Amino acid sequence: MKSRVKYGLNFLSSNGTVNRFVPLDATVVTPASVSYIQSKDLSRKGYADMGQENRDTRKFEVLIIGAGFSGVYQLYRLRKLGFDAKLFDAGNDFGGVWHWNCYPGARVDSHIPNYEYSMEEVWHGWCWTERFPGWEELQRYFAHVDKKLDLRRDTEFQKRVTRASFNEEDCQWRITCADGETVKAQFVLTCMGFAAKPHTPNLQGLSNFAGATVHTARWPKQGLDMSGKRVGVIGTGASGVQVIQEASKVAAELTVFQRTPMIALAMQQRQLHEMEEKAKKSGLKEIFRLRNASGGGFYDLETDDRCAHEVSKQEREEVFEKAWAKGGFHFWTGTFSDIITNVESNRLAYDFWRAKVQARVQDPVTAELLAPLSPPHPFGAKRPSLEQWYYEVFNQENVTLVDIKKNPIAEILPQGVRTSEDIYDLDLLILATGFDAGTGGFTQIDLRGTSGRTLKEIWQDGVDTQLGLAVPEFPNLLMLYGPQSPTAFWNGPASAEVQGDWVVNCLIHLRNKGVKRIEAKHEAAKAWTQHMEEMGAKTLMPLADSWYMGANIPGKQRQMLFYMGSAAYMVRCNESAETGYAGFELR
Ligand code: N01
Repeated sequence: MKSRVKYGLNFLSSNGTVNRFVPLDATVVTPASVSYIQSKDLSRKGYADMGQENRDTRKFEVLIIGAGFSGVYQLYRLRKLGFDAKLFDAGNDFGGVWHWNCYPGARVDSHIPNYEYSMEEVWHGWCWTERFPGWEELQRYFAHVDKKLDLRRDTEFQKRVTRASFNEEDCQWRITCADGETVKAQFVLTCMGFAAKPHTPNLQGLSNFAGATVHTARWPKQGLDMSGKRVGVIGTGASGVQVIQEASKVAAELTVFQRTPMIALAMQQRQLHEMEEKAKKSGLKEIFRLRNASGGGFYDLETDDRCAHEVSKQEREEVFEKAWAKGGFHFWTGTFSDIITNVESNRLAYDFWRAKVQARVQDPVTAELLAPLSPPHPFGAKRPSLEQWYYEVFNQENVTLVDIKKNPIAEILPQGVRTSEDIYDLDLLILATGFDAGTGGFTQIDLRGTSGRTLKEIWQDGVDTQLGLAVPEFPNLLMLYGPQSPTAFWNGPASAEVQGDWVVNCLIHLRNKGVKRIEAKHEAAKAWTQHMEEMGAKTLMPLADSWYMGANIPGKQRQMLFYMGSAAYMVRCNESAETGYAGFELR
């Protein structure tokens, strides 16, 4: 028999822990369960009062934060191994970055089949329609994964973690969400991705703008019509390039405010057909094995060991052309091995790219702004974006490119943007201004370790972690796809599985050995930071003001935030595990 309850309830498991939030007016099973819930005084009011700890405080062995690729993989693996794991996410569905980034044109820049889970139960019965899928297809993919892996029963949405502190006495984290609930967990796994905190620049007068202002990473779920509007886009990173391409098709006028030209590479998008996708299945196991063992999470990115500046012009052009034709990141990391370490070779790659772009833009002044003779930074030291018709956009009558390096934005007026030289009237202002990458997701939480200091305070002068996995003073908190791991240089699903397996094996080890607490050692974390700086200094990466260096956020400590090379990284992680988790204290 079914009963109807009039208020929101928490669905209880047989041991009395709350499993799932049941929305208002939901139908729950049997009067017995209802009276049990009522006897626990977990009505909506009671639930809201759970900010304080009481006997009904929910307790988990592992709390996973973030329902993107890493978080989903952790839930999938840990549950199978008998861990009591729960997944919280601030949004209202699976997808992580693909849940939030639903602006027109948002699509992945890692080509299929690199960008998907390797589990057979997931790829079986799934066919992609595009080589670089868009956010709609990626959201459908996550719905498919949810269905196949039955994730929802242990996942709670609209659970934005705002506070977390570690209690030495019971060796448990207290995690508080924006809805007021506090839960306990022995382990916390942060799977928040590198782009959890959008960056909105401090533009004078921004709140005075009379039209609509939107950050690409907070695009309204119901959509936002750009057709017939005077649209302005600030920012020409990956988000900017993608939204600019779409806006150019429908906006009455499009004004692009460019501070630094994007070195955008040809995507070479194409449709994938069902027959072709099905035929590929037999080879997928090997593809995923190669992908997960590779140095960046791609099974098919090959590098020529020669130096670009040492081969003949003809040989070099052949390698460049071949990579260009393959599209995607092939031209970034799939040409010569010294492109990102040698200034001369790097310049040759830039010049090849520049010639490609110049040939596509009709107005020479605009072409020079988009692809200047002198590189704005070493090629590839800032993340290249992938484009389809980006450069043709600037041949259109309805599009204006404004160089805000020369002609900076002075203020935002109610009617639009005022630069030092002009006023641009707008109906819609799009901020494609990026993220407080790597660390922002952590520092926006009041996250306190054993000293009582917040992670924000501790990281003010720079990030120190042991292998990008754990932070001293923050026991039992393990980071996936976080700072000081390869993250930005690692294809997301590959990282979710490879780094994810390391974390799962670590938790198994702790359980088997009866270890209650794991904490990164200070000296190990300092040494890792030092190693990262040394590795970074061998490349051209530090020469660009990129989010890789934390340089896109005013006041943020400049440092190499991501490790270059996931295969070398995993060797280090595995060495630590094999030597009893060197660099960590276990007790
Ligand atoms: O952000 P960005 P993004 N005034 O930081 C400009 C991933 N991603 O969201 O270069 C004026 O790259 C800034 O100018 P400058 C991907 O890894 C992937 O585009 O600092 N302009 C820059 O042009 C990517 O790398 C996809 O001079 C200001 C732009 O805003 C990462 O996310 C899609 C400004 C920010 O570019 C971030 O990309 C989208 C100011 N005050 C994102 N502040 C895929 O394709 C900033 N800018 C999978």
